[in-house]
Amino acid sequence: MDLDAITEYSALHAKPNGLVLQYGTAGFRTKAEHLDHVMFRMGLLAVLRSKQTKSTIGVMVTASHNPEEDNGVKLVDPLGEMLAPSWEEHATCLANAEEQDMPRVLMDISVKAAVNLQQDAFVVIGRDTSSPPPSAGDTFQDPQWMPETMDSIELCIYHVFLYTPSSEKLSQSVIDGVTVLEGQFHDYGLVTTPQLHYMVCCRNTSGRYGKATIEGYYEKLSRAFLELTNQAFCSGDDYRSLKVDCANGIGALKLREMEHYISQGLSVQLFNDGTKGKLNHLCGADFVKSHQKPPEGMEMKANERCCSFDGDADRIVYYYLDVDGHFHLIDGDKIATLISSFLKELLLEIGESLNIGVVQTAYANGSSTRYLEEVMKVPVYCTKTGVKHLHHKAQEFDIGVYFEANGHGTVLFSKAAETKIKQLAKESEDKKKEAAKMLENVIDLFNQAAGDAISDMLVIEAILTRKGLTVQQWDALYTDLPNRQLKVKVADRQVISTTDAERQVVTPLGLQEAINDLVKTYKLSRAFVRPSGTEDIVRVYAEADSQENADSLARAVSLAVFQLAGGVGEMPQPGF
Ligand code: 16G
Ligand code: MG
Repeated sequence: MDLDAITEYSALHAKPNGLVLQYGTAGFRTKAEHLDHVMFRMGLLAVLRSKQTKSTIGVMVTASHNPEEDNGVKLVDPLGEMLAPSWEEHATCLANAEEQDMPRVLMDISVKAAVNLQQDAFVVIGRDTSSPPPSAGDTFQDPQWMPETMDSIELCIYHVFLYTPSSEKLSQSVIDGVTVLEGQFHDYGLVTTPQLHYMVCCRNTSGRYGKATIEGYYEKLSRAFLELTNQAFCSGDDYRSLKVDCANGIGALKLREMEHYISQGLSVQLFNDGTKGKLNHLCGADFVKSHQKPPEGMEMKANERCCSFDGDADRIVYYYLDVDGHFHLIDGDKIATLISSFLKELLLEIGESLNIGVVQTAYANGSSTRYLEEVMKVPVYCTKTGVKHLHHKAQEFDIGVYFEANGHGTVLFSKAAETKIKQLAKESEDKKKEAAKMLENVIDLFNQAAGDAISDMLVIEAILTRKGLTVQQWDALYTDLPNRQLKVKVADRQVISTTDAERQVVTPLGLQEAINDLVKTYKLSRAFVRPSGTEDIVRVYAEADSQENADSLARAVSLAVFQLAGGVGEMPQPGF
């Protein structure tokens, strides 16, 4: 390790004094202007991780569903999964080391993790564009010579010569980190987060998972999708078109690229494609799920099937307006239900006793859990919030279906299940063969490296087409219990600790008892609180038999949090 070179380069990506960041649920995320040193250092760390695992490691520069001034970075482990927890700690230490201590901290990590520094390293990098180009009429403070507003010619000049999205500069800082430690790299440029996970997985399985190119990704998914939908019984126009809100993010660009690969089976109409609006602003999966209303900028007619991606296209939710103009959200829970019922039917046809499990978090609507367990007879498990926890649990099954209510999710197939299915697709006959072949295509269509809005969308579309289900029929599988989510500001959210997959509070003492007492006063009710992993707040969730009751329970629990966990600012009011 050339410590002098590292010190010298690091000074070009100097850490602002005193800035402390945490590798959270999904990497580092904060204002883009505070991230340069973090990017450089994650380039360094990715090289160490690559040497240690003797594998390609991914670095994704993304703000996910955050506002466009933000950006972020996360590392992708060898099989396309999230970074191992022990390395999350290394990442936090390295990002927070003051400038003069950084080389020593880097050395410490390599010793602690027993990294062989002589080993080669390879890192792949991706980014999604975080700040869209300015539009005519925008005002500018930054470049001093810039006129206050620009006409379109000036705007073009600005685009060509000056405009660099924050993610491009930030990924250059990652590359600086990789090269100073003499790692090799490949820069995929603009990709969705799940596409980068896919690339990492392909590269570390010698292409068995797929070709590690963007075309390879489109070809693999579209082939499986078209085979699944080809002989579909229902092929009316209703099944062939879908409106997609792309959150003004990378999903629009990638779906446009993919459009012609899938056009025989599905025509997509894109909204919030980044030509005007701001990233994740009043649109996208996060907005639609948390506000339970349609995104701005989408024209919806009654009973039309619509969906929203988040900014980096790793989440998806569906929805529609009924004839009375009422909005119906179909979230991750209902997506998991549709997918598991389809998979269960296929398993029945192939007659194999492969086990299937559904993994949810405490946010899963009580009706979905009840439906899965009692009607579909599928075992359901609950983990802490955050994809890595669900992913980990889902690996325990032959077929592990995992979805967060917010639309993050995918399905994992064990090696044994995959081999069995492939064998049946070759050897068996008639209906059994057909079902096995279908399962083979389902395996290819899911991005098993990470939840992926594009891949999930194609799976859902294929299932709806095959089963001849309308969006209303899908929605009618069960009725969500009314629910409410609130946020409470406290002085230190870490005073709240939880157990039982975040469904029970351990500290502060007395809070869980208070929640229990409140829950008892409502019917079909449930409530829990947890410190957010991405914002400086405590989240409150409540559900009950009516919206009014869910609202009032959520308020009462918020008040208990405020009083027992050191609330700051305005006190939540009881009632709604
Ligand atoms: C991150 C997680 C998501 C989780 C959310 C919770 C990944 C890729 N993303 O976005 O799974 O639902 O955080 O946020 O793991 P919260 O802790 O602020 O509620
Ligand atoms: Mg995301």
